Amino acid sequence: MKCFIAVLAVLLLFTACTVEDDGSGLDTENGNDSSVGSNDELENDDGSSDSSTVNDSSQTNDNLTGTDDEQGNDDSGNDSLEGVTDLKASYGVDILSLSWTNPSMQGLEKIVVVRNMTQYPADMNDGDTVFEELGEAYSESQVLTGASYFYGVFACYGEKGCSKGAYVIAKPCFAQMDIAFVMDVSTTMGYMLTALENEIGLVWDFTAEKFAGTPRFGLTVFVDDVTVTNDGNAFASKEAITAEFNKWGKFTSTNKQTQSTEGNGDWPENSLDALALTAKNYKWRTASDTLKIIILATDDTFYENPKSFTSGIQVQHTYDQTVALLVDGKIRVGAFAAKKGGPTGNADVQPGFFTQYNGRDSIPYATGGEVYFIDDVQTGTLHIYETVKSFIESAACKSYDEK
Ligand SMILES: [Ca+2]
Repeated sequence: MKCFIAVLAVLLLFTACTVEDDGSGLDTENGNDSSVGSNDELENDDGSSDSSTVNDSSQTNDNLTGTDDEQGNDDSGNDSLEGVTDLKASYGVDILSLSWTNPSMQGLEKIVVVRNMTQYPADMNDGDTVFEELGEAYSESQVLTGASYFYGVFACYGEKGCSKGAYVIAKPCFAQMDIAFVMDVSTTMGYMLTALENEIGLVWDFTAEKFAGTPRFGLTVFVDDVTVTNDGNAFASKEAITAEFNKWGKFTSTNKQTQSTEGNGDWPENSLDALALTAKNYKWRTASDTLKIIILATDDTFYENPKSFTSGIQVQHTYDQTVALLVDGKIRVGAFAAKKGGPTGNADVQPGFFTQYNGRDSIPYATGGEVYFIDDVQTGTLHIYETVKSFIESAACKSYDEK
């Protein structure tokens, strides 16, 4: 029985969020807005960074984090002074911007923005004053993806004092995700393809719920050769990607290459080119806005350039080139991999996945990913949906540099 490797690549799309405050200051009347922290879903199909705007003074990417934020009381402002309107926060991984419209009331001298990292500012002194001038925008870089930024914006009129605050929260997380499954479709991988066919719909539904826009799932298959399916495009629907897994699940019994009838006579499969070509040729969206994930599945080891398989197919990329492509693309790799393999079933096939490869970090480690024991999928103790879901959730609010 030949051993073939399949890799799933999951591309996560990054997220950016926009939240909006009605700016009227009315929310501060009793301090607490019952709609704050509600689980409004982000809805945006255009993939832009301003993926969601909701008329809720504090709503942001709560559907990813599940946090429930209460708006602070503000008894300090002057009811008779007009505050700012249309307060919005938009953010990607490394940027956070506020914008608002200044009141037309005469005597406006400056706008004060107060930031608090744990709660809405109770008043103008409850936090750091990060902006104090006559303007209608504020931004900061070096934001911490996953942290909560609470802002209060006050319009000040000199001796008359300042208005009640308008409030907004921003939690930099990825609002969109691109995921590519990179699957070894050699003969021993049939159970994995079947498991994916059965569970990919759950992953799709989870993604549709948690991220903006239509889920973007891609598929690369490999044996000794590599095929980036659908010309590197995401599949249009849950049904389409499910059917593709069904097709390649049946293919595993052929012991053939993905693009020819050439047999597969050796155990290593071409994980490196599959990862590299997916990094290059899958139609990823911009890394600054998109959580990018590959889910790889293989049950044996790989060769690197310039080595060739017994089929005569030569590997195109070295290990280092492959990792560099992934890291440069800010792609995280979650790998289902084996520990023992080869013709006797006793060869150590962990290097590059569970352990270092020739002194270099494993692919999951180097890319801020995760590694899972593929045998646990076969025995039923590890479920793909829960595993991938957990990986996505853990990565959604981290910048790539955090790994
Ligand atoms: Ca092979």
